[in-house]
Amino acid sequence: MSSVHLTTGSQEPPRVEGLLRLYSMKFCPFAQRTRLVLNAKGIPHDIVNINLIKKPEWYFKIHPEGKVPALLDGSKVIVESLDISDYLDEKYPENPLYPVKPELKKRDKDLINKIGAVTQVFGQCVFTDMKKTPEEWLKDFLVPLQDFEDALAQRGTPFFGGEKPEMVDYMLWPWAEKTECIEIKQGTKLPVKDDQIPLLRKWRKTMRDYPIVKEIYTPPEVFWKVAECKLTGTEPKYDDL
Ligand SMILES: N[C@@H](CCC(=O)N[C@@H](CS)C(=O)NCC(=O)O)C(=O)O
Repeated sequence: MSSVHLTTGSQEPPRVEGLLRLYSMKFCPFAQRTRLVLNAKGIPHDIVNINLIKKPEWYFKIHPEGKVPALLDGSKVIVESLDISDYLDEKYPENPLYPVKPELKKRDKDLINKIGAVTQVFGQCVFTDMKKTPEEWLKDFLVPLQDFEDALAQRGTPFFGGEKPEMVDYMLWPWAEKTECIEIKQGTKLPVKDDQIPLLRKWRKTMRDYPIVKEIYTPPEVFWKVAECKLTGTEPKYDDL
């Protein structure tokens, strides 16, 4: 994957006919979702990284708001990480990432729709200076995470997808990968007790060692450098991290 993040004044790299193109940013959790799906399904693609602080002028023709991820498939552009992931799963039926039974697919999609509540607390805790005690933050996280703990308990498998990760796993993972950033930001671990979200914590360790996940793993201390830039309003050194 190209690690250079293209910036204002750049030219878009030539497109390769017939090859999907993902516009991404190395540290964007939403783009990470789509990279996980592309890799899990073994779909050939190229990646063009975008500097989100100094966006290239040409990128606004692809995504009017200049956000990542965006997928280019021929002349078609798909935006939004969940829509891109579903599009890929439907267009490339090999290695399906949803259960075949419609009611089980719906159950997984409903669970995926609950991830937003987790990312919201994560964003407040890591990307803002909102003041709360570690106990209060923990309480805030445990509310939305309970649905995921319950789902793992109900399924009785190491992954939401069963014996291997599927869509729910890949859509949730980017934030689980960054859990240690909470401790770095707050200066202390959240006081999680042994009997709190035990299945989810075990899931996180198992995911961390899964090859597809390992392949594009970003250590939390590296992600933290990007988060710090967001807090201070400075430009991350995207290409050197
Ligand atoms: N809901 C979108 C969120 C995408 C998003 O917020 N991406 C961030 C980077 S992590 C972005 O492009 N930020 C630049 C901007 O907002 O201008 C998705 O799921 O794809």
